[in-house]
Amino acid sequence: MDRRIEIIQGDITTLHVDAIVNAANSSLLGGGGVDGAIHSAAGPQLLEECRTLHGCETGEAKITKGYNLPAAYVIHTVGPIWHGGNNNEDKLLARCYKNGLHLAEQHRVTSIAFPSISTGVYGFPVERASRIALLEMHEHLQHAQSVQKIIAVCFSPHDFGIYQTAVKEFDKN
Ligand code: AR6
Repeated sequence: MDRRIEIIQGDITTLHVDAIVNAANSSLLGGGGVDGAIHSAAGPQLLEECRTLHGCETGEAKITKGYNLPAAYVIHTVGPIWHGGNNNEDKLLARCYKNGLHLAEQHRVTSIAFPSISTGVYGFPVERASRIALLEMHEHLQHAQSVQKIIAVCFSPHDFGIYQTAVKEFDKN
């Protein structure tokens, strides 16, 4: 695994990185989980800017400022809702990471943190999601221009363990 990828356990809203990624819904008008935490930490101006974006398709990403967050930017992406795994979920989840990292490059972001997209309310199994996330992060770093650090933020110790196992598996192959 590329050494520029770091797995941590914690709250993404506290991180001093250039950009944090939000696991949003297609309205981009807020919600629960990490989305709710990011909006409450960023303050009401984040919602105001989100209103001007007119939503976001699954797998796509849009960027805003970070307002009261330590991060300069929030990259909002919409993960797939898990419907059993045969409905393009893997590819759509991979697109969230690809498009988020592409937007980060366009804004000269050097450090970026991702939550475990789709694995909360949207029900994507975290083992499977962690492999997709790490692969996309690793692949991006092979041709990255400005991104030098990618942090995978696990909210629970349980998810942190799963991500660490995925890293070990990755290193074996
Ligand atoms: N920092 C890091 N990770 C967090 C935080 C936090 N502060 N809070 C939660 N997580 P979810 P989804 C983890 O449900 O599955 C929202 O309502 C959480 O433990 O936030 O993509 C949106 O508006 C889990 O591991 O996102 C959408 O409607 C991960 O973040 C819907 O949920 C993602 O869980 C999106 O569902």
